[in-house]
Amino acid sequence: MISNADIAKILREISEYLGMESEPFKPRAYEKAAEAIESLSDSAEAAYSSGGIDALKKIPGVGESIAEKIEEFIETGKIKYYAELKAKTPVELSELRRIEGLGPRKIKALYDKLGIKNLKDLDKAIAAGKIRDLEGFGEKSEIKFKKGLEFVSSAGNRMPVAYAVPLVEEIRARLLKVKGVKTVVAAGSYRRRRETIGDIDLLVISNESKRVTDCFTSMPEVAQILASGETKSSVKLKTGMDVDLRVVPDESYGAALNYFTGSKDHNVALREIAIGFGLKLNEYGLYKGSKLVAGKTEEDIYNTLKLSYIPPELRENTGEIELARKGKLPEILQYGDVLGDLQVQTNWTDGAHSILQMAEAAMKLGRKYIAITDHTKSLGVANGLDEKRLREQMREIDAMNVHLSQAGHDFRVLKGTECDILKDGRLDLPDSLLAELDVVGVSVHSNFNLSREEQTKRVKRAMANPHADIFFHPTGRLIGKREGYQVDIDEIIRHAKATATVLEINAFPERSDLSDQNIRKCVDLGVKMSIDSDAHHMDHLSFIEYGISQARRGWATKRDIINAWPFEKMFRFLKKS
Ligand code: DGT
Ligand code: CA
Ligand code: CA
Ligand code: ZN
Repeated sequence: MISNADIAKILREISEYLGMESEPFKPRAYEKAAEAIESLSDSAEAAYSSGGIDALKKIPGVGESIAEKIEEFIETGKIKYYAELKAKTPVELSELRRIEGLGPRKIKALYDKLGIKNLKDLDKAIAAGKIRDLEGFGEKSEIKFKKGLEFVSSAGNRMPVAYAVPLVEEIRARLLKVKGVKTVVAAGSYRRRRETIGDIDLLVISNESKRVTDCFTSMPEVAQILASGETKSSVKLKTGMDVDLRVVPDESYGAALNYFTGSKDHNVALREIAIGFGLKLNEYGLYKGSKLVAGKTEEDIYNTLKLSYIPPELRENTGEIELARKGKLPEILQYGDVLGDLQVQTNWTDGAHSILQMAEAAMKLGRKYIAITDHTKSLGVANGLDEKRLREQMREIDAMNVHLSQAGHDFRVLKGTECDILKDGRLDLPDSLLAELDVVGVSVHSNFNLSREEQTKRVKRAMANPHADIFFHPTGRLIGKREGYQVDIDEIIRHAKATATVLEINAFPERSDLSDQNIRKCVDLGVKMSIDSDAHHMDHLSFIEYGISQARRGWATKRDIINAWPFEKMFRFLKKS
């Protein structure tokens, strides 16, 4: 079985190999096809098996030649063209690409000149001081690569939780078909909705554990069986991700779910509370002596321990247990509370779809509004908008709103921008134009390497612009790829309060900034936040859910999140500030 992610990965590698050859258009074509496949909601393999190559050609960005490659991959598990490219430059692309600043051409140069094939080789070359003397690289590159290597090794193999969802759902569906299986849930950090997960922890209720274990260990994604016991097994998938499986009987379900959801620190604290009541808590239940007093549901366990139910996102032992004991847990934001999306890109710049397509897709998800926030002119790579094109877009949006309301839709498209913050903290569009927009997001896309003082000053100046409504993706990190730029985030949060600037919880999986801790600081100070998808494709609009998870992990309530407010209230708030 071949997943969309497998196809996207190989197409992307082809794109990168072609990029090494200084090919003009082909790399982008493969990249676009990879993006399209990745964001399909249905399996490309299934589409192919029912509709043949023609079904593949219907995928946006997939023409004859790429469709043939995908067909070959589905049929044979290989692509000859890829093998030829790889033979020419036999490097571990997916490894090397994790280093910030290492693009296809540089990878090729490092291979040609120093024979660097993977991160280990790169590490050695740096240690031997070879990069600094290399033409086109120099000492600055060497320092940068060194930092990149340190970052990658500390990030390990963790994956943004969003990207594990399709896989988990697929495995769940499969295990649910096994005879005797009632429930399959993913526990662990996946259920707590951490930004990234280290592995997947599955819990299955069944009295026939052997059948479940057999099905699990023989899945096509499995590369290696790490452990296989009666009720406990563990595998490594071909992608490198580990999956743990526990099979438990019905009466222990709540206890097992609680135990395997964690976090470990939360569990330890619960166990101590149990001991205080003369009880014993483990993965099978809550016991008084040998008598089971609770265990079938998590609610039973919390209630028996005289605690209110604690949602998984809060279970980090950072104060939630004390509040649960007093019945004073915050009423955190609910899934479904976010009414609209305040950061959406379109094909006016680097997005894949038109304004109308994005609006229709958002309506389907039940959203009440979206703000179109395309990039601005100084972001040349994204074809950013200048004043003239932005005005043109604003007219199109006005016309679209008239059309939507005539058609009876309770939906609005807001005029907005993701306005670049220039190096000195001024904005990339004139104030007169910003004043006419509904939503002004400001963000940093350049000069990442300023000192902490300079960067903080730059951002503060942008936030102080009276038209700046929201500071988008406020730390600029890309999970697993780069740390954020150097900025004094505590100072930014205080400045947000002083200037009534909203800080964004960016729901795009690699971004996920603000972090849960920073969200909590905002909540404590009364700084307002928005949860935005940062969609560049229709299928990205649903990322909002991960932003909600992050907000919940940061203890945010409806009061803290402006796009959870009624539209009029939010709109007035944006206009005022
Ligand atoms: P991860 O996988 O690194 O993203 O984080 P988790 O939290 O999923 O950790 P994992 O997979 O090692 O273990 C899953 C859960 O099992 C964990 O959240 C709590 C529970 N657990 C694991 N080891 C221990 C332990 O030594 N003591 C206790 N009380 N619970 C544990
Ligand atoms: Ca885990
Ligand atoms: Ca685990
Ligand atoms: Zn951006």
